[in-house]
Amino acid sequence: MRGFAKNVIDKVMHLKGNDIPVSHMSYDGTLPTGTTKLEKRGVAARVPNWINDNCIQCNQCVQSCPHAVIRAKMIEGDKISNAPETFDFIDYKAAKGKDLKYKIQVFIEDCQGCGVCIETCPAKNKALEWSTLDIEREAGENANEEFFETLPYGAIDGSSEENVKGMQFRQPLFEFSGACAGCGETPYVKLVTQICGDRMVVANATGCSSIYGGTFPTIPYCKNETGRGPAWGNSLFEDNAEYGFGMRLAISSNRALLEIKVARALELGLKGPLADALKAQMDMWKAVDAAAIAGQTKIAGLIDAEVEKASGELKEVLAKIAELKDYFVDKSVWIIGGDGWAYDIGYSGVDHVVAMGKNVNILVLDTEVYSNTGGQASKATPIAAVAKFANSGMQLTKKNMGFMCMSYGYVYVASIALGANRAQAQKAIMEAEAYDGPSIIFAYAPCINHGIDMAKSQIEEKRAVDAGYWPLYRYNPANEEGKRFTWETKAPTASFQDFIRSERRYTALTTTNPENAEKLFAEAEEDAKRRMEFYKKLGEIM
Ligand SMILES: Cc1ncc(C[n+]2csc(CCOP(=O)(O)OP(=O)(O)O)c2C)c(N)n1
Ligand code: SF4
Ligand code: SF4
Ligand code: SF4
Repeated sequence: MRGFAKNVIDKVMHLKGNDIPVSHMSYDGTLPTGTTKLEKRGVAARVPNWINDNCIQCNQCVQSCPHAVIRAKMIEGDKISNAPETFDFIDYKAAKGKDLKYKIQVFIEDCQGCGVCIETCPAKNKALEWSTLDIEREAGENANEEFFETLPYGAIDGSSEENVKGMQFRQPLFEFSGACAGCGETPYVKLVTQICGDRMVVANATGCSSIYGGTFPTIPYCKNETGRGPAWGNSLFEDNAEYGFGMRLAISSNRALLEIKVARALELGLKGPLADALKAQMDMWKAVDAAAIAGQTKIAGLIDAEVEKASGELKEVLAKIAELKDYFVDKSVWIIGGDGWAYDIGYSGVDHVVAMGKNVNILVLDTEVYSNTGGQASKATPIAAVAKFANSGMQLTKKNMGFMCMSYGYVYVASIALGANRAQAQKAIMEAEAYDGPSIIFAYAPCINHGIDMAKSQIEEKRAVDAGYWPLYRYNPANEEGKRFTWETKAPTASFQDFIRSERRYTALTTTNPENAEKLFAEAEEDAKRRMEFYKKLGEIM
């Protein structure tokens, strides 16, 4: 990675890309991950400052930061003695008699100054306030960050990491992307990496998520201290679901072969620590937890020496096991893209892949337009929204894609909005991941194309749900009949019209199509109501 950073990243960043010799370029197109952290762009004039006295230790700022810039750690009391003097912290509230501290750290040089964390902070007296990059540099935040990075992630007190707060003690394996400040898409991607990033493989459709996900030469997907992290690839817009499906088939086929080879090695009389480790691993063939990963790591540490020692057929069999040693623990295949991809150009692929019944997870980042190319209308654009190619407002209804996927009966389907219900969104992602079949999640993602204050992107998600604009539900085929569908949308508590009339993509209609604006606004509300009813009733009979 160092060589690549020096020979390629540094040159490209200083606009000297033409000087890079071919011999320094990747020969197969692969690049090291975890390189956005080298950029330290220092682009935000304003950065947040943590007011620790006001903090209620909820970790919501951490979950909502689109850029993984603000992080929380639980710290063992005796580690604090090595901290710089400027390192502020508080006692961990739920320490239960243990000597634990709590810290919110802002990585100031990576901050985009979007303000999402400040807007999201639910403390009665906000525990985050604006400061400036200069003041925070002076205050020693860079040294604080360096120390913070030496401390372990995770709920080190052994408490659950499966609730909203606990999950945010985990390391994000997607950080410092170049998405627009305040982007509504990236918090979802980041959350997925916290849930299963250490065994995640991503097929990314072209769109914003591929641009902030892997613009040469730096990559925001990164690794944990054991070197595990997402492997990521981008294919064409029109075949991304199929691309991910191919990954699924390849992984499953490698695992099937590995199972056969392990059985044969044992049949051939393999004995000793490797045989014991292989037997133990086969007993947890479907497990994906820390114990399964530890078992896989143990085998990896033993296998090469055994290949060396063996002869005849056993040598060949063990060599194959060595080649497939990363496949003892199944990988979590994520197929990610925007609504333009999923609802439109890649739709037939998405439909085909969910229908195939294999274990893949699809994340649709629904900005209701083709965002990356400047906001063209897609089949996810609702009535009355003004978008490119729908200058006089969208005249037709938003495609009910969740309904289409749910109708198969064996597809996990969820509709989520992080800022509206953080626990529901996290639960849906965890359930989709755990479901041994196809899953698809529709995630509401505010975007600069909506014409809103992006500091409030998470709040806008709540407004959308409160106004009956965006539904929350989960359909889990793994549950027993009668309990598969969970409708999590409360009756609207806010005005639909107030909501749409606060976003420029809707208000623009009064300029672009003044004669029909009111009619379309009314139709938009009717259509949203109809869509809600439709989902609720279908879910109930499924
Ligand atoms: C077949 C094809 N058509 C058009 C494009 C150009 N293109 C690249 S990204 C993009 C927009 C993607 O929109 P969406 O899938 O909604 O993702 P978002 O950018 O909103 O995250 C388009 C049209 C392309 N790459 N391939
Ligand atoms: S201002 Fe934006 S980028 Fe900076 S820490 Fe807050 S949410 Fe993250
Ligand atoms: S959102 Fe506010 S109260 Fe919650 S952890 Fe962050 S700073 Fe503290
Ligand atoms: S255009 Fe929209 S979806 Fe794309 S990075 Fe910007 S805010 Fe995010």
